[in-house]
Amino acid sequence: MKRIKAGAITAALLVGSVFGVGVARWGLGAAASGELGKLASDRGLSGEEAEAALKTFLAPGQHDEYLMFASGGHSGQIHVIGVPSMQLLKTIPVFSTDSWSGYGVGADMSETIFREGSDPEKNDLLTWGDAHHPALSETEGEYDGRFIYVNDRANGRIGMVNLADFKTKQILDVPNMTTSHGGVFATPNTEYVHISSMQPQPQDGEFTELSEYEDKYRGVSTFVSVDQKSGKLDLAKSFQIELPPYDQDLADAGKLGSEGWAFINSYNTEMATGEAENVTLEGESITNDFDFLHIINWEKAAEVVEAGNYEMLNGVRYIPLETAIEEGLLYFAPEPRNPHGVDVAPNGEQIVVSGKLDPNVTVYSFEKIMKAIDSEDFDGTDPFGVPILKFDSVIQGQVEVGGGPLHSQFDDEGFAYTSLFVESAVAKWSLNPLELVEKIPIHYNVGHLVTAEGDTVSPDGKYLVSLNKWSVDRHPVVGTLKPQNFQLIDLDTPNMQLLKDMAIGFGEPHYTQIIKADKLTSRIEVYEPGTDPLTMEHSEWATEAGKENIVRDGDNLHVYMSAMRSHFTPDIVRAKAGDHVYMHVTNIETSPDATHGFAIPGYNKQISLDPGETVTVEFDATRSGSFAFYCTEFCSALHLEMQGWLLVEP
Ligand code: K7E
Ligand code: CUA
Repeated sequence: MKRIKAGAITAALLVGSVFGVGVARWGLGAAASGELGKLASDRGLSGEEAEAALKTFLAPGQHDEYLMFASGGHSGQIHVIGVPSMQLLKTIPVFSTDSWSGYGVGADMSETIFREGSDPEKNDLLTWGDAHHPALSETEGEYDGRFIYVNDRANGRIGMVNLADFKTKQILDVPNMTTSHGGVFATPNTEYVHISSMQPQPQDGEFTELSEYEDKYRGVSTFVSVDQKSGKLDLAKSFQIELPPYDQDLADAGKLGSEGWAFINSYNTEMATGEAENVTLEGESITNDFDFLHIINWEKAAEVVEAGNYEMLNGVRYIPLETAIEEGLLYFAPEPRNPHGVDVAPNGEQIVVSGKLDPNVTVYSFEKIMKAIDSEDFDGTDPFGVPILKFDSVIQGQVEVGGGPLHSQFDDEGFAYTSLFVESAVAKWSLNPLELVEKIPIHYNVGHLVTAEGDTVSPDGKYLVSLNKWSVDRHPVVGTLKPQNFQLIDLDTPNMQLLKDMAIGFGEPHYTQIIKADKLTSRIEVYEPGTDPLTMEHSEWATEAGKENIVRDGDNLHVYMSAMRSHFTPDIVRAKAGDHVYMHVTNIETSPDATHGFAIPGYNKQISLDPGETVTVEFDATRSGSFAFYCTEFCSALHLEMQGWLLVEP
């Protein structure tokens, strides 16, 4: 898609002004007029605002240049949003149920994902999660459009979505951790996705008094192996590194020169538990001037586990802290107190840490870190024996960006953009020299921000989206729980220009990534006939037209059903109360968009059957009666006729 140049329209309007009427409030010194100018004037738009409208408007049928994948926060999904139009295109349920797609409320596929994603020893069946950080798969540090992963902040899990069909295929409950925040990020060739714990946990999983916090509680950094074909996570090939009981926060992967290394922020190196008298947990956890940037050599860690130097702990290869120190897998560098974001610059050399309680961003030099490690230029160790590098030996410098810096992203011209939570602004600064360039106010409290492909080795710049937590007065009052606000900012203008507000009526996005839409080359619109989306392979339960059947095997009733505009075959299913019923439904359509639904009233079952898809609905026919199943998707003129009977005899 070709972007409309702002200058062109201004020029067109200028030409128009020769013939037209003068217009009040026309900005940029250009006198606008003619029909467009009048329209802008009637709507009370400045020239800049009218330009912004043209830059983000999609003519009917046009598509966006970029797709943004936003985490849904504690609503548990991933949302797909077009950029620059800022239209919500799709919601992909990951950790939470969704009745449109039948995810978790009917399809055996999604119920399997939910079951397998809830360790019964550790959890109840989990039907929600707190999706924080999506990570697109990468090849050589570039998004490759194959898969996307996201962490569950609440339960220490990772959800995996295949970008062929935009469906969740797996939830992995990562052992030895509950809450998570460091990740997920993908290593530059998606060998691993990384997730680290947030609050430390007793590693035996048992009740442990907080007085034993230092002895028994531990954090972990987990490198979860990715199967390159399916994108699925393979715990058996993964490994975990034990960390001291600090709160490990955000994390990022090294790239280019720093490939093979990973970086995790921490806070509460005070190890406050809230048990101390006269001081709150929060108060005690901000007393140290410095916390520790964790510097992890994951490539070497992978070699250490390959050599057999690990323990097994709850199904994962576990490198004890002592081993990690001995093998040189873990180092600390001081970082100004209670930092939040750590982001590796596109060059792989600069590592940007933002401390929410410090107005500076601190830029570490990977080269200096390597020199300090090689020359063992340490400033002692932490209480657990981890070597601490000297702050002054490993930093390139600091930039004072403003109040409450959190997260940073990058463009293609050597600039970084940092969100300022306290100041409600975005700061633009240059990586070389380290200098503040410009700030733009945003509305209102910015958490993460994102630029186009802004955490890859070759960002596009172009657009920045500021993910604002409070919208305050930017949108109509729609009750007490308000939408948040995404703000699209143009990076191609001489100064950063605000283009658009997008109300976010779901809670609550944290991080997003923006990928060029044409990189999503694996997208499909129709499945091969009889595909089980869980495996992406032909289902053993698939039915072809003319081969529909009902097979009884004791109390098990297998129904091989097809769906096609506008009927289910068979459309009468007779069961006996107490039967275990399997409805194997195949949508035998081959046209894009020819989706059917299949809902059974009273049994809490609803599935979506996209063209070519086979889904099994499994349930115990516990109640007798006449149940009118029907197609839930308005698929054709005779959609209402697309119905049938499940007759359960007493
Ligand atoms: Cu800053 Cu979970 Cu990345 Cu929210 S986190 S903002
Ligand atoms: Cu099929 Cu409506």
